[in-house]
Amino acid sequence: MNSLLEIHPEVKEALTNKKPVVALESTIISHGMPYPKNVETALAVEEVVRTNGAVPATIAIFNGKCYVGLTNEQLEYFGKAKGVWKVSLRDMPYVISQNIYGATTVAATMRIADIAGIKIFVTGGIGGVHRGAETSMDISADLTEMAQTSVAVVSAGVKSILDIGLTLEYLETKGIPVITYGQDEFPSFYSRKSGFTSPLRLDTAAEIALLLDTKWKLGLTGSVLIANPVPAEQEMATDEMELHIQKALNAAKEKNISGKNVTPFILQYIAEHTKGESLEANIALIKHNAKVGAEIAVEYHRI
Ligand code: PSU
Ligand code: MN
Repeated sequence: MNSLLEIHPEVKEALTNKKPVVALESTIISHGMPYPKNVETALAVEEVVRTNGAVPATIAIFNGKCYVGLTNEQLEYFGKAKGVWKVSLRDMPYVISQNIYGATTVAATMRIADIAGIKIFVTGGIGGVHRGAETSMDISADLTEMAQTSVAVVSAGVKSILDIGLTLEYLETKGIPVITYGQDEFPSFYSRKSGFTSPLRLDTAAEIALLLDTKWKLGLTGSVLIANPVPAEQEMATDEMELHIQKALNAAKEKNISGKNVTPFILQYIAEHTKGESLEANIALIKHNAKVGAEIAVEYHRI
């Protein structure tokens, strides 16, 4: 076992006895939602995973180790504390060797899940190719990580703060299958629509699990993106959302926000300016992803 891993006993027991485990990220808790909704949501998401037959493993970094599975107190800390580091791949060696509290992004969570032997990971939205990336070169390390690490990612698609078309092109270049669950159109986080047809569609968790097993048996390393559309009742109007996104992007430009701060800034701006409606959608879609992710994990372990 890797000496930099600290696996929670419940998760360890599940992994040892080949029971389904679902990895969860912590940046969404520390940087993606306000307190206390972030902690309530993180706990609720863990509960949804359990109810659907898998063991949740929320991943974060502290005490110089990668924790796989957090206690409720640890989870609360990440939701409440100020100044928690947003940790993507390039930050991991620094944050671990310096004993800093770090919340892991999709990329870092995937890597740690892989080291621990977890194959399914649930989140809200992944990072991608940003609008204007042709000049900013802002492309999330989530995508390069998905190209190489064999952990499936369940998300609600790609947020339209990103360039969805370019993100889909990048995923194609890197050989990452993109499956939308139950519909033809690729979803865009707050909306079930995006204007892009999904590269692939599957309608059951069992078929998705079989695809994962087939990919990895072929020696095709890397992730599969499973896009799970937000429940229709919580969907938000795309044109209204576009206005908020434009304003958020302009504000980021005016304030010279760059690098790792771009995504958290835009997310927070939108949450503040949509008066909580976007937050409710965010919470609903994550819980829905947790259900689907747990179902896929259960089916995968059946194979
Ligand atoms: N998108 C969301 N919510 C999030 C994130 C993205 O809708 O919380 C977080 C995730 O942790 C993701 C990270 O991995 O932001 C991507 O950051 P960047 O764009 O800096 O790679
Ligand atoms: Mn970036």
